Amino acid sequence: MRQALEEIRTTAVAQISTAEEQALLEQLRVQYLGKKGELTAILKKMGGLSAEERPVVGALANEIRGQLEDAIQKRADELREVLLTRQLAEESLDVTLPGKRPAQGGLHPFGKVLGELEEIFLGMGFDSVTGPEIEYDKYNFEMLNMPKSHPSRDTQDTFYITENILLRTQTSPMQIRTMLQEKPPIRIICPGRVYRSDPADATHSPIFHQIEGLAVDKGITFTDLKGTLDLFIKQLYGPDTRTRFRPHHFAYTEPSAEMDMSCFKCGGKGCPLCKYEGWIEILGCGMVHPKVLENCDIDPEVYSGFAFGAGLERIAMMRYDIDDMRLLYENDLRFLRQF
Ligand code: 2NM
Repeated sequence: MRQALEEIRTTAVAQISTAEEQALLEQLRVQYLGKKGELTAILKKMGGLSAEERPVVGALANEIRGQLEDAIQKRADELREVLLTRQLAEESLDVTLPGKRPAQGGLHPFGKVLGELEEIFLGMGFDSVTGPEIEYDKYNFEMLNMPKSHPSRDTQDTFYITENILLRTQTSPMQIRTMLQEKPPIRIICPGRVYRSDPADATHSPIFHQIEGLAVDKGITFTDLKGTLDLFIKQLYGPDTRTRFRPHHFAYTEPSAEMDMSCFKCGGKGCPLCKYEGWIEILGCGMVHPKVLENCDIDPEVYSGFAFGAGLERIAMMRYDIDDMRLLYENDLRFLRQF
């Protein structure tokens, strides 16, 4: 019986000390020390021993039990240590490596130009307001003095959602909304996306961007219009830039004009950019038509106003020497990173 115990001690200690897994250790514990284990089986047979032998064998069995328990505990500690070391090695970070800088976004040329324009007009006391791109025919055409039969509608053909709801062709509906809601003095600019059913080419897009402006108060004259827009262009393109106004026609302004600026490339001498004219067309403008004021419940006998509208694409293209409008919409990073 002693020999059997000694054999258990030798094999068990050897197996325990070389066990490579926690699960195997557990298995060995059951195999030797469990209720149905080998050591327990021997202890159960002690009844057949003599009175002298019994305490000796009992003590030996207890000693072996203690030794095996210690061995299992020790091996378990070792395994945990090995596992931790391996894990730490695998997860180690070299904090001295150079970091990966996250890619930083930038403003689209539209955003940059818009920011400049807003800053200029906010400086002159205008608010910047935005509104819906899906509009009522009433706000986009009807109240701007363009009834259903009006020929101006042909040049602003757009996309209809229903007979009376459409994609706005300009941001003026926002100015109508503002005049309906607020009473003069009104000074606003309305930047935003507008739509026309034009095919895309180097200078046209069915979706483009406009910035319109409106000032309504007592005693506003064409002089205010000229002074404001001249100052605006001088701030945008430099103090030497000159402006001129040519008569034009819009249904919603009377009188109406188009404004040119002296060519920012040649200063007015004539060059390919201005097609040797020395002038570049930059925006449309005029005094708000009395009927439009009336439509918005503003008495044209008391109040008057001026308005203007410019294409953001045109301004951005001139500002950054972009020769094809489509570049502004394609989101090609090789193009966008230049700004
Ligand atoms: C332009 C040109 C001239 C304009 C007029 C109005 C309103 F609502 F006050 F009648 N908003 N915008 C206007 C005037 C727009 O764009 C070329």
